[in-house]
Amino acid sequence: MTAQTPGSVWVIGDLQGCLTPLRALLSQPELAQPDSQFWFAGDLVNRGPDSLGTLRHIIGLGARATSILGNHDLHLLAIAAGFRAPSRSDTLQEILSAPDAPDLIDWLRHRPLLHRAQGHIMVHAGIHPDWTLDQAQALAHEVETALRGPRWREALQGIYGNEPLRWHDTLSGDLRLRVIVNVLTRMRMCTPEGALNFKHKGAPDPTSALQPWFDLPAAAPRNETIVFGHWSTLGLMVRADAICLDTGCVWGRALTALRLQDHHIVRQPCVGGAAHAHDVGSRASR
Ligand SMILES: [Mn+2]
Repeated sequence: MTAQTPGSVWVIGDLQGCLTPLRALLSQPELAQPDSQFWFAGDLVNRGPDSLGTLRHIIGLGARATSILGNHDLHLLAIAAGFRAPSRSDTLQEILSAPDAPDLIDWLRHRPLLHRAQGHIMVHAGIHPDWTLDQAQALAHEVETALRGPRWREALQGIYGNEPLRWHDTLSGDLRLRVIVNVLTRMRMCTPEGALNFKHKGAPDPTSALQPWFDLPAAAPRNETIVFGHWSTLGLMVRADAICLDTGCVWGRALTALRLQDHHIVRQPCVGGAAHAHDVGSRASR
């Protein structure tokens, strides 16, 4: 592609507080167009050097930015809600101590879990193979409604937990929302029957009985491309049906943007996150 498409939409992978690489990426000539739009695949904050600045920067993009919730963003909400304690590797205190913390938390809990436009569906982790895309959108909305309501703290508390590992249409209450959130924000590998597995966090292992969620046969045909992050050990993957954009910026690798219109890729090396490079290959939160 030689010419910049007017009104390009750029989907950007997990930031995790990497503000310096984000600024550098947005300054690259292809992205720095006045009519560019930006989609962020969740995990805006945590583990990186400047979660507060990253959050404020994205809020400052106003209507040009669309962000969805990732597991680290929900973790921040859970700490702000008072029922989870920060872990040693968290870098969220600067947000919680900020004078505008209530506004930042309110902004965050009003973000969607799924964004669908122009033949693409963006989620942080994935969409369960048993779900149609319409169903995924409706299920995400159930959680969004709970998080936006006055009892959002209680709703979020009920969402925390690994069980049940299997989705059933008949699930209700906390357990229903929990599986929806776990699929949309934490899923990587599944059993062939579609049960979630939270232990395998590395790259897909062809010798394992577990399979990446996007390789399980979908119950209904899908004509849209699912764009996701969350899986830095998978890294950049661009297929017609599924695109992963988590290229491990916080682990000292790179930030990746993909232009929705033609799947053109722009990379920004991430040096700012190298302070946390000792965590390379270690567990992601939750
Ligand atoms: Mn994540």
